[in-house]
Amino acid sequence: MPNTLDRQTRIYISGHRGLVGSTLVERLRAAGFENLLTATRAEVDLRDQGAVDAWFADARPQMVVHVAGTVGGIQANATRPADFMYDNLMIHATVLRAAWRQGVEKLLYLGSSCIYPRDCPQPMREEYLLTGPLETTNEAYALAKITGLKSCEYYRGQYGCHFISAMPTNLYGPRDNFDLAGSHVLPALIRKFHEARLAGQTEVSVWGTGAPKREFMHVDDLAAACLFLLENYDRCETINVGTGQDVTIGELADLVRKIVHPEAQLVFDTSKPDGTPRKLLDVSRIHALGWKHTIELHEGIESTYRWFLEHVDQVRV
Ligand code: GFB
Repeated sequence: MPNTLDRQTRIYISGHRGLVGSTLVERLRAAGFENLLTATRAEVDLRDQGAVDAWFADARPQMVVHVAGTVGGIQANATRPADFMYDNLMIHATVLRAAWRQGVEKLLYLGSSCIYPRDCPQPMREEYLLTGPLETTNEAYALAKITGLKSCEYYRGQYGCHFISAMPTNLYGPRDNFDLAGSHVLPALIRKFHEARLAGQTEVSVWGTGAPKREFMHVDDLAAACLFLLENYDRCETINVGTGQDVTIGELADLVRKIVHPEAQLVFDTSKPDGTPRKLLDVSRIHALGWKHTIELHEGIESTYRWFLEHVDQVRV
């Protein structure tokens, strides 16, 4: 029988304007949580410990879902490693410290499948973390995320904090970043095929060889998993959250092509990096607890494209 959190619990969701944070707020509200706490960057700079401490003392969250961070696709990661390292190191250090000082009852930290070693055996089990060198295109981000994830373990061990961490796979969905230079592959392809169709173009550029494999999960499924873990998980070991299925980038591009612009052809731009050859999560641990994703890739792309069409004037491009 699953546990149920008190719907009056004061839960802080950091990064509530991003893809994951905004979806979590929506999901928790729909589940009846009435005391959700959020703060914009103008209200509190999460890189500033003093500001974060002051905000925590004032807002008094009982639980935290920490999803804020500087994130982006392969190009943003590869070209801005100093920013990705600094922002993420600071953001994770300050929030965890403040949560400990404030006596937060539970904190959920999100890692990322890209922090496993580059040449990890597939599918990737939780215990493979820190067993080999990282992928160079996202090394800075991965190191900062690993530091945050290990910090959760350390606070747990040293101070008895109920800090847990989950490792989501590549995510997509409404309110994603559709900026072609900074985004992840799925929103980039939706936008590229859409714009090619409007312009009457029949060739769409796909970065790399198309051979790398990726696992994609709709962000609504991640939000559901976060609530499930808050209610049902309290262990030191991180836990993978994914679909357990992957596709090649070529197959993904073809799926998007069929949905958005069936007349188009894919043109692979091999001057752009492939990144990690494959990163498929082993999801047997979360399946054994009773959680499984519900949105398959095809329907998820269709609904994300519908959202894109309805919000094309407002999307982050
Ligand atoms: O989604 P993506 O940027 O991130 O790229 P990663 C995935 C794959 O899609 C790469 C290819 O092989 C890209 O070369 N790709 C093809 C494209 N066309 C495009 C395009 O138009 N835009 C983009 N962005 N890619 C990120 C990490 O790695 O994954 C981050 O760098 C983060 O740290 C994220 O963890 C989840 O999956 O390669």
